[in-house]
Formats: sequence, C-alpha cells, structure tokens
Amino acid sequence: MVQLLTPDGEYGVAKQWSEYAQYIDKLTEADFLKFYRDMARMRRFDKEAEALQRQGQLGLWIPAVGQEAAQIGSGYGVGHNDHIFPSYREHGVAITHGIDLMSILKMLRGVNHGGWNPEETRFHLYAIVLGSQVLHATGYAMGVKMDGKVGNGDIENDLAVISYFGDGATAEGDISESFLFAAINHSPIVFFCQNNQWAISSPVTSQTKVPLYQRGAGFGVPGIRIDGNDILASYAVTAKHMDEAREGAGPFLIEALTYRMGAHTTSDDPTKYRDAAEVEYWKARDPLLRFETFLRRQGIAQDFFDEVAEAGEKLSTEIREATFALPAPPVEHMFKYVYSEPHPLIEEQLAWLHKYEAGFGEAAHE
Ligand SMILES: Cc1ncc(C[n+]2csc(CCOP(=O)(O)OP(=O)(O)O)c2C)c(N)n1
Repeated sequence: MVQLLTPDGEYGVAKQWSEYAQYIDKLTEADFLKFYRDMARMRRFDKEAEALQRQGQLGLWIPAVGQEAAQIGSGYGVGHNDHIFPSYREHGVAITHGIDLMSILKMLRGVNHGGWNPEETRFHLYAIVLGSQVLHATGYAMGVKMDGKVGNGDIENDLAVISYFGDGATAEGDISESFLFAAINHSPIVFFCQNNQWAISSPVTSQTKVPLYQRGAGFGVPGIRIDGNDILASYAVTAKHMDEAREGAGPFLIEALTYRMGAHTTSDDPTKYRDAAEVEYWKARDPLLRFETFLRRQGIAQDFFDEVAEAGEKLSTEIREATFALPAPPVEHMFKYVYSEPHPLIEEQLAWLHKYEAGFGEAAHE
C-alpha cells in the first residue's frame, strides 16, 4: 500500500515509492496549504449540507466525511484538460475543479436533475445508478483515443479520463465490462475506487474475495492500493497515473483504502450495522487531522488554521442563504434536456402537462 504520510503526520518515502514522491517534491508550501484549505472546506460544506437536510431543505444528503484525503488529493492529481466521472459522493473532487457547490445542492434539493452540459464542465455531475458513470467514462475515454488526443506529448490538448466509484459498485457487472473495454481499447482512463469499506450496510468482505486493486488484473488493467487517508499518496499516485494515461499507457486502477465516518446517506443509521470500536479506530486516522499534524510539523502557524476555520463559517452561511434563495425550476426543464433535438413524444408530454396544470386555474401557480 502506498503511504507517504504516516497516521502521525510524518512524511517518509519507502524506496519502492520514490517514483511517486517525485510528484511531492514539486509541490510548494502554497500547494500544501491549498490542500488543507480544500479538505477543511469539503468537511464544512458536508456538515452544512447535512444540517440543511435535517431541517427539511434538501431531500437527501450523501456525507463524505473521512474521505477528504482520497478526494482532494486525487482531484488535484487530475489535469486541467481531463474529464471526471464521479459517482454521488465526490464533493471534494468537485471542489478541486472549481465546480459551483450549489450545483450539487440543487440536485439534492430536487430543483435540478443533474444533467451535464459538456460545453460547460469537465466534471459530469452525479450518477446515482451504481457503476453507470464508469461505463460512461470508459466510452468517453475510447472516444478520446479515437479523436487522437492521447500520447502526442501535447499537455494542452492531450487528455485522460478518471472515474470514481465505491467498493460496493465493483460487484456490479458494469465495472468488469468497463475494465475489459478499457483494456482492449488501451483507453486513457484511471479507475479510482474509494474503498470506504461499506456499501450501505454491506461490508466490503461481502463484495470481494481479493483486494480490490487486483480486480482489474484479469482484464489487463494493472492496479495499486494507496492509503486513502493520506492526501499526499492520493495526490502523487493519481497525478502519476493520469499523466501516464494521457501519454498513452492505457488504463490503470487505484484503490484508495479509506473509511466512511458518517452514514451512507441521511436515510440510514450506521450504528445499526457497524461497531462503535471500528468507527473509533478510523476516527483516530482522520485524514484532516493527519495533514494538520504534518503542516504543524512544517512550522505552519495557528493563524492559518484560524483563517481556515473562519472561511468555513463564511462558506456555511453562503451555502445556507443560497439554498433558501433557490427558485423552483421551470417545468419545461424536465423535458428540455432529454434529447439534443426536439422530439415529438416529449413535446406531446409537455403539452399534456401544460393542459393538466391549466386545469387547476390560477391555483396551480400559487
Ligand atoms: C445499480 C444500482 N443498484 C443499487 C443501488 C442502490 N445503492 C445506492 S448506494 C449503494 C451502495 C454503494 O456502495 P459503494 O459502491 O461502496 O459506494 P459508497 O456509497 O460507499 O460510496 C447501493 C446498493 C443503486 N443506486 N444502483
């Protein structure tokens, strides 16, 4: 397992991982501070969104507390041209690519269906159907290769694809099919599995007999396991394999071993299916605290941490106010993005809905 930062926040590189450490050598102090700021931002956003759900302002919330290192690290390892296909828990990856966090909250408030406009963003907002995004990513990576945008040594135009999924999703056929297509077509894709050890109430031991990073081998997709609570390992390993994919090395699988510290979503109570001792064990391996210890060892002063805490309070107020201010979407939006061209069936359905609503008179619009 690749680990560059011990649970005590000490940086150290075993000989066999020096190829990854080269990526850390290039980072500046400003990069380290950015990593921490974004991990803290992700956690504060999560806390606020969960509170909003509990107050009836969101239909559902999907917490990612405990997965900050896996997400912020890998997110920064993805290049400025690369495409990202997340599942539904990748709020941290969204942060690293400047995605408007309200676009996530809109989806969970039900005022947006999570449609994606490829002209606007390289982050393909949330897929709820497990594994579907991995097939989409694989198809996209095949297209990138067909368009000749791989291995030209042109950092401005070459690109690779990354897809995120959980340990439970690996049991879906979609993931195996993706591995096969990616391997056969030698596609520029990195599969990033966040093994947070639970698929709702099913433990990872019920999803696999072999370590997940070995899952791709039989299809021709090599893999590696990283300490997913170590932001430096997550960054360096993702950056290296995204670079290689962009250069034409073909697909690669990264398994980030981490832990979902909270509930699966706001709809379940994890105390019903897992031991308090397990949760305590992982709390002691909190990725945010680990990186904080590292930064303090580097001599980063308290002022910085105070400033981050203050920014978190500001973010939570902004998120809260923006959520309350979200307008109900026009009903046409439900139909507008189904097909790229007008479609008679969709037009018929919209006309029916208008007629139905008109049947209520003015009351329908109150
Ligand atoms: C095809 C499909 N089957 C079942 C579900 C219901 N479901 C939603 S989340 C989930 C567990 C997923 O666990 P995992 O892949 O480990 O990701 P995590 O939620 O832990 O990030 C299941 C079974 C679904 N959304 N899609």
